Amino acid sequence: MTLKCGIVGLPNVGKSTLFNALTQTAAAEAQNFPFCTIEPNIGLVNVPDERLNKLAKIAGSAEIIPTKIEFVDIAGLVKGASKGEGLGNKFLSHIREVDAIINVVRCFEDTNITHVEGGIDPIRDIELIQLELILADLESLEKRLPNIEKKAKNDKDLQSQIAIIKKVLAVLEQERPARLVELNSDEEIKLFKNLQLITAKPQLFVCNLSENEIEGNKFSQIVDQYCQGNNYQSLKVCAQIEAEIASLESEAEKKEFLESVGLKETGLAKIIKNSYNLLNLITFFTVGPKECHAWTIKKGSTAPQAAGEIHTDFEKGFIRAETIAYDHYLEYNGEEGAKNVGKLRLEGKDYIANDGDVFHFRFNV
Ligand SMILES: Nc1nc2c(ncn2[C@@H]2O[C@H](COP(=O)(O)OP(=O)(O)O)[C@@H](O)[C@H]2O)c(=O)[nH]1
Ligand SMILES: [Mg+2]
Repeated sequence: MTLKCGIVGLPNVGKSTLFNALTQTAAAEAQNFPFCTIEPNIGLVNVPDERLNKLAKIAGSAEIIPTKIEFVDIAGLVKGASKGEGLGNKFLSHIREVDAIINVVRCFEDTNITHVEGGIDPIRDIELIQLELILADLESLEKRLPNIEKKAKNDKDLQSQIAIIKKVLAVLEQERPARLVELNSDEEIKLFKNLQLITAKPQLFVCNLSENEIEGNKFSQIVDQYCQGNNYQSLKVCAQIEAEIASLESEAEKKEFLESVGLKETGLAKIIKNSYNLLNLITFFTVGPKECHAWTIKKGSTAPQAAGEIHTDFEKGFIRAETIAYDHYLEYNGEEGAKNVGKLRLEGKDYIANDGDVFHFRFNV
């Protein structure tokens, strides 16, 4: 499962700078020009996980294979975008495909870099973007409804679909996001998911701060308050610093630079951790002499589902999972040691995977 995150925000807030830093490519241009990113830029990024190095060292793995996360730099969201302003509706098709939305909010002041709406005002910016997303959902449902109503004359099953659309429309019409729709049954939840609404997706707010205010400023405080009040998560980065870190070659240099600016971890690490939480994802490992491999699954996945992440045959023919908790793997210096003290468990098909489990799947082919 590759998690896909879409980066949105008004022009000139630092989306492409952040995207470039995150993906360490120069694919997205970062320029002081509102519509420079016309096509979405997609980047696949290794998820940093220091546990991989430790596991690989114990097992003597020849190769480390981290799990990956995909970022999409989505341009074109401006006031009136849902009505065709700026790049118009072009952003919509890209944003519909993502699992989570990362909102970059400009919290840095720089008179050389134009703000499309005038001065720095994070709440105005956030609400402007949210409204465009709400209008986009509203428009898409309003378009779909008449067709479904027409078909429903011969198909009674479609009545429940119509009911849910109307329920969502009532919320959107109040300029509130679809995620606030109250869902009362499993069927409603299912029908709601099928609508694939933008404002039902999890969102993360990223304050882009200037180099000398990475700890936060009055603008990021306002964003934090807004997020607390609306049950969203927020975090702080400095896109420019991220870009500098990304340009450094070695891990040691990166670490030294981070420390010199008073940071514990990169923005990338923060964003990924938050996105994992947001989407209820966990990591498990497969470890051997050939490779040490991290895999992403939904929290609550069973052992066979985890096995299925590697190969569908592993899931179909699942017999059992030889399981060692990450901490035990380290404490007892690998599989052999863990086995000797009874910390290698044989788990069956009902076992719910934990974050950090080291699995060895047994299966029939
Ligand atoms: N001072 C400062 N400038 C930044 C920062 N992040 C981005 N910029 C600049 O703001 C301009 C617009 O950035 P860009 O990433 O292209 O914005 P986008 O339109 O949201 O993709 C560029 O000139 C960047 O160098 C930051 O953290 N501090
Ligand atoms: Mg851009």
